[in-house]
Amino acid sequence: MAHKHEIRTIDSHTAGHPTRVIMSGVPMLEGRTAQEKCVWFEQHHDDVRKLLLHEPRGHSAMVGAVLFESDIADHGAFFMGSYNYLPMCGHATIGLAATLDYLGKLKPDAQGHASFTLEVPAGVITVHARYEGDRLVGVEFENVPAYLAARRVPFSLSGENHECDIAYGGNWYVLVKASEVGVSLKPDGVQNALSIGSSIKTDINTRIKNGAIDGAVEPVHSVLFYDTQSDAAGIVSRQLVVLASNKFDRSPCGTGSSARLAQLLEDGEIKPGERVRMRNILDIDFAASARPEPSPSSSAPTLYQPRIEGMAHVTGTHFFILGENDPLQDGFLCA
Ligand code: PYC
Repeated sequence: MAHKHEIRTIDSHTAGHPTRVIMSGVPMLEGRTAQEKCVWFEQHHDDVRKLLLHEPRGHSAMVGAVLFESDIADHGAFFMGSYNYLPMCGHATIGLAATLDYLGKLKPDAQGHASFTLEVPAGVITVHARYEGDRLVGVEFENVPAYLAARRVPFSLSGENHECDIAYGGNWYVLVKASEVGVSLKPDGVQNALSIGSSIKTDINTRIKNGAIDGAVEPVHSVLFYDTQSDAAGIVSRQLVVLASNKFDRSPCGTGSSARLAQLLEDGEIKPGERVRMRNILDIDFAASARPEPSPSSSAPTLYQPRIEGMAHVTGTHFFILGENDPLQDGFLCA
């Protein structure tokens, strides 16, 4: 039978959020950098993204990673969601490391460490895989610098006034205290978070577009709802991220956690290098910390170098096909 596409993937989940690493079926990517290759892929092969990430082969929360040989790092990758392309993705970086481990491509040293650099559209990051014996037990990445761009930005919700911060951690986030707006950070709070997150994004992005928020210039696709708790082992930031087009991150969100670290440091709630647990609605943690790094100028916001550690688990391998007469060549998304 004639097939228009045959594509192999390796799938994993990071604290519940899926990553689908494309292993074959993508032509040679044109462009020099991760950003150029990503744009070229979007212009010429967006059908592959739709095939693998949309229903019936994927779903709205599915994230894909395309691997390539980088000129400046050990590996190169770009990330894409069911609706968009992402400059950086933390949970998918951890998923990618678990996939490389599954393929036997990481070689731990005598101390149980294997590291590699990864070029992504947002920059070059370093990934550290931690082993016990021959078993992968943790993946930490040193993310691109995070910073707080706008503080105490007012917004109103159902006639009540609130404040949020806007921060960058590889992607842009509006940071909102969950208890202030009545969002529960549990699985049964997701629908409410999606609805409130959507209103906040519309409001904030309209004002960013009009130049009405000092420090914020780029559209923000995600809202991170958080509450802070502490126990004997330190601070826990419980969080739920509403992503682009109103899907949500099942993981604590690597880039969102990076943005949150910048906020915690600026507010003096944690010290440089202090480890915080970033906990998702399924009670699975990332361990996170950040230190300030030199800023390009005295007027620029303080930059923080985040380190985020989590774990991913391979869930399966796929051999996807698309038949010539399949009526849903681009798949579909309902919401
Ligand atoms: O972990 O950075 C992340 C992420 C972004 C979108 C989904 N996950």
